Amino acid sequence: MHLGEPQRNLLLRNDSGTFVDVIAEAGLLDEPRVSMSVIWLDYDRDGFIDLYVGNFTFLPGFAGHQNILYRNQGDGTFVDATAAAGLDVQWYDANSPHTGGTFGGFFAADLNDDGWTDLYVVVDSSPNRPFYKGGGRFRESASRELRVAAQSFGATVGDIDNDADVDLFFGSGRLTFFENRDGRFIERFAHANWRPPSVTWTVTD
Ligand SMILES: [Ca+2]
Ligand SMILES: [Ca+2]
Ligand SMILES: [Ca+2]
Repeated sequence: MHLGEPQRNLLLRNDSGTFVDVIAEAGLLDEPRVSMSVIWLDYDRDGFIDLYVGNFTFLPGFAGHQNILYRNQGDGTFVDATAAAGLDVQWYDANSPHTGGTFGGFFAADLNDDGWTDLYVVVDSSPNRPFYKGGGRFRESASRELRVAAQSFGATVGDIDNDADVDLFFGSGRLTFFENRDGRFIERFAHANWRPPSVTWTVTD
């Protein structure tokens, strides 16, 4: 797998059937990045959809860039709200050679059913990071139950067991399903009758 060089991202506005790149006028960063994941979420509940971008940093000799949370200002422009929202964090363990942002998936969902959208970030080679939103800022979960260290990549959320709460699913060195049981997350592969395949990968020059 070759992950390529940094490239410009695009924000394509639909102008009556024609898509126009408006990334610069929208206030989004118009510089090359290796952005591997992106989601839309209204993290501040103001009715305007916001944007979270993951920026990959593992390429040899590449200094790395942080993930960015953009707040939608409601007039077609966005502003970097990463620090203001409490997401200017070090994603990797202190002994990790990596710095900067993440390249795996993430998702936004109300994990603790308090009405605020939360954020779950998978971090390859270091534990995944669940953040809960309340008021103005995200705060990292004090619980370690979702801080899985498993070379994670893609992640998604849904009511997998059909009991009206959100469950978690992500791919890593093994596929992992977490059942939401009254606000606690329990790993439930056997319960779901799934058999995780063996997955390995490497990054080379
Ligand atoms: Ca918003
Ligand atoms: Ca929440
Ligand atoms: Ca459920």
